Amino acid sequence: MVEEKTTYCRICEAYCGLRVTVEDGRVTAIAPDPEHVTSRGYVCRKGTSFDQVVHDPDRVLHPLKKVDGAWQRISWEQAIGEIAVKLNAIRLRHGPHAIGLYMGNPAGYSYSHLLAARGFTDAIGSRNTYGAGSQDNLACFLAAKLLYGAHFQLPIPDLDRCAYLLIVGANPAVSHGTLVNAPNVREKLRAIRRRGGKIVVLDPRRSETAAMADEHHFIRPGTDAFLLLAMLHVILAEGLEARDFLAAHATGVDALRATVARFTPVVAAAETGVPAETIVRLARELAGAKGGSAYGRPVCGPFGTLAAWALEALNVVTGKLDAPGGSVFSEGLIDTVGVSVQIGADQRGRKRSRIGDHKDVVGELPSGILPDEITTPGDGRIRALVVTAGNPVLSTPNGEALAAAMQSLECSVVIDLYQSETAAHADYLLPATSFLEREDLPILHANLMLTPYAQWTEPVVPPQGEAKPEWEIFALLSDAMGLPMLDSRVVDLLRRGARFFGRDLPPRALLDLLVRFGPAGDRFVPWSSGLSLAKVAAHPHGMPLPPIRTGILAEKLRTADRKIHLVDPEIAGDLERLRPGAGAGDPRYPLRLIGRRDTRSNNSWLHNVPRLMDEPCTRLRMHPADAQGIGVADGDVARVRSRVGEIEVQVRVTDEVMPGVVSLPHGWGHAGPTNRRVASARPGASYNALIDGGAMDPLSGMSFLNGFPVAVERAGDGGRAAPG
Ligand SMILES: Nc1nc2c(c(=O)[nH]1)N[C@H]1C(S)=C(S)[C@@H](COP(=O)(O)OP(=O)(O)OC[C@H]3O[C@@H](n4cnc5c(=O)[nH]c(N)nc54)[C@H](O)[C@@H]3O)O[C@H]1N2
Ligand SMILES: Nc1nc2c(c(=O)[nH]1)N[C@H]1C(S)=C(S)[C@@H](COP(=O)(O)OP(=O)(O)OC[C@H]3O[C@@H](n4cnc5c(=O)[nH]c(N)nc54)[C@H](O)[C@@H]3O)O[C@H]1N2
Ligand code: SF4
Ligand SMILES: [Mo]
Repeated sequence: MVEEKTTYCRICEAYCGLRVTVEDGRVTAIAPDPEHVTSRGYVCRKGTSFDQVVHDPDRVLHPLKKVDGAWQRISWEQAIGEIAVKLNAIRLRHGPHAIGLYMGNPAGYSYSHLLAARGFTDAIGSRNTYGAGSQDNLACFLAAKLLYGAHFQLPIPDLDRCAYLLIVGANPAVSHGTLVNAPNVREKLRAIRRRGGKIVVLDPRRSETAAMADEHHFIRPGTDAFLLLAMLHVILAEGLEARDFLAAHATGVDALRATVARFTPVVAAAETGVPAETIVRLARELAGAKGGSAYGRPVCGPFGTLAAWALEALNVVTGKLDAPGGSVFSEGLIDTVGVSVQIGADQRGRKRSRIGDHKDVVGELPSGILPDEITTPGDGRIRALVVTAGNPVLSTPNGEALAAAMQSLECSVVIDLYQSETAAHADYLLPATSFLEREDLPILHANLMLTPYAQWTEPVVPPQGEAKPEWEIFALLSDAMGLPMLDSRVVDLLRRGARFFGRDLPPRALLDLLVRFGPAGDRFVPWSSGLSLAKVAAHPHGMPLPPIRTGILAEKLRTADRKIHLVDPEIAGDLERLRPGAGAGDPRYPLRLIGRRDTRSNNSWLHNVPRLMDEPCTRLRMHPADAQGIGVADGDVARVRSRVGEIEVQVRVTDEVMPGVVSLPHGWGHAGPTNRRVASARPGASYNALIDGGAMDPLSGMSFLNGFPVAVERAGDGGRAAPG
């Protein structure tokens, strides 16, 4: 039997609509959905190649247990039973914090995974929760918290109407956009220029986005805060700020003016390498643009929160916030901000880490300390780790330290599609369903959509082999451990709304409640025109919701006085670190390493998909002057060293990176025990083997990934490696 089913892709934040052909329970083709409410027929190669993930012969389809160093197939009953006994024993002996959880990026694309993992950790009560956020965007959330009063109250660039877009530390032409849901973002960028608007990119590499822009300026990695504060300096010194807007909505304008006084364009030019005249001009252009915004994620350096905060402050001071074409608040099916406030996830610094006394951001502690939390003796030491939809051995700093630390755990469990590099060090590997095997609705991006919409999808094919959705795995585990999983705060919140719940509530019933008590919900009033999950489900290509509103700032601010706070004690304190020369480092490591993404890959996975792995994309890109200096030619193998590790990679000599900077994608290094044939044929090397977990942005705990000091030299014989 041949069926055509509509669904959507859950690899990246674009959520493109898909049309999937299913023949006798197998996915045989994936095409774009031309009728999808936002993507309208746009799709990338990753989405259309996903059949090669669902039916990958190397996928893990049965629970596995490590016995004498080798994986052995076991039953679900045995796996859940044994894990529950071990976790309970650890909890009883050492308390809740002895169980750690790492939740990776793909979990964010599954509503039921999010609810279940949250319920599981709430029930255990461990402070030790980690995730992709400290490598990704926690500093952006923290900046929103400090300025607007709530972590998830993050505005998005109004790409469809803006006349000026300053992109700092993002590469939407390849990433398809982050912290904003805007499928086919390349077309949106092109349209800005067709409308007569302007795009300016600041990036240490002439990125694919820079190539589409009107202007690109090289900026030294990790120095964005200097430049953004200097732009604020120019605007406030020249009286270009939006006075009426600030008078109505902000406090601390004069204090900010005083704070940024020392960040002159000349100081910033010396730090960033961007000429002072350019900084002045960009400040004037942004301030003068009718509808524009500063956008990006320049947060993976040593001053991540300061950079994120200054970027937001630019939109505030120029009055671009909450204005058409500016930096706007989107609203969707679910009130992400309200829910996070009500479940207590919005509090600043709810928990503190044992190592380093770091504050969490939205529940996450810095991944950089995870190995030390496992190996450092004492009360509260992590003795069991559950990793779900993550590959921290490749994606977090000093992955080798984590791999080694995992050996000392009493119990480690990985829930994944594959025998990942992290799974290689685990005791149990539990097979999860891929996104085409599960129902879903995009909730994480509910208030980040440029064109707000809702979409419900049923599974397109049944679970492959014995794979289970994570929801079910956590429910089984909670049951076996005797944990009251459904007593989590999320469920409490929902219970208050609807009083009729039992223990065996399927996740879609919870979701229905979130929808019905959400901003667009029907509140169970039969004659209401509001929404329920069933009403959303009646729109197979997605259901449009009311478009973005502007002029709603008063509703959106969550600070106690309903004002934007342009001074904040944590920011003021951290600014003390931002002194000229702060980025100067150890002369033994003269180059700065930055990351790079590729349209064929997604973080550390999809590297076993034959259709995507057709061209090499893992070379270290290096400026000709730097290459010449160390005698390396295009195609040579070089050794990259940092204070914590070294790797060997093939070099591509190109002036697309600025002198002094080398660029390498993360998520590679598929050597070691794995059954993934395509990935291990082109393993690449792991970027994060070079990164020191102890080096981080102190306010957000975000890892210092971009701009990390390294040295590059010609490898031993300078020989040529296989292409990769
Ligand atoms: N140096 C450096 N490091 C980085 C970054 C960088 O720019 N530079 N970027 C960081 C960012 S932004 C992120 S988000 C992180 C990502 O880092 P992680 O969150 O650790 O995620 P991935 O490396 O993408 O690994 C995802 C794993 O989940 C598995 N998987 C895929 N789909 C599913 C599913 O549906 N269920 C389950 N259970 N498993 C699934 C995959 O097989 C893979 O093993 O990497 C970060 N690390
Ligand atoms: N194809 C593909 N798409 C993806 C992913 C993927 O791995 N592959 N990952 C997804 C994920 S998890 C995320 S979080 C998003 C990320 O989405 P983006 O943030 O848009 O993508 P990045 O590639 O991280 O872009 C960072 C850009 O900043 C530049 N850069 C590095 N250091 C600095 C610096 O110090 N200052 C400045 N100004 N620029 C700097 C880099 O050269 C790069 O061009 O992409 C998502 N989409
Ligand atoms: S851009 Fe590609 S990976 Fe991202 S959602 Fe669309 S099809 Fe999937
Ligand atoms: Mo990410």
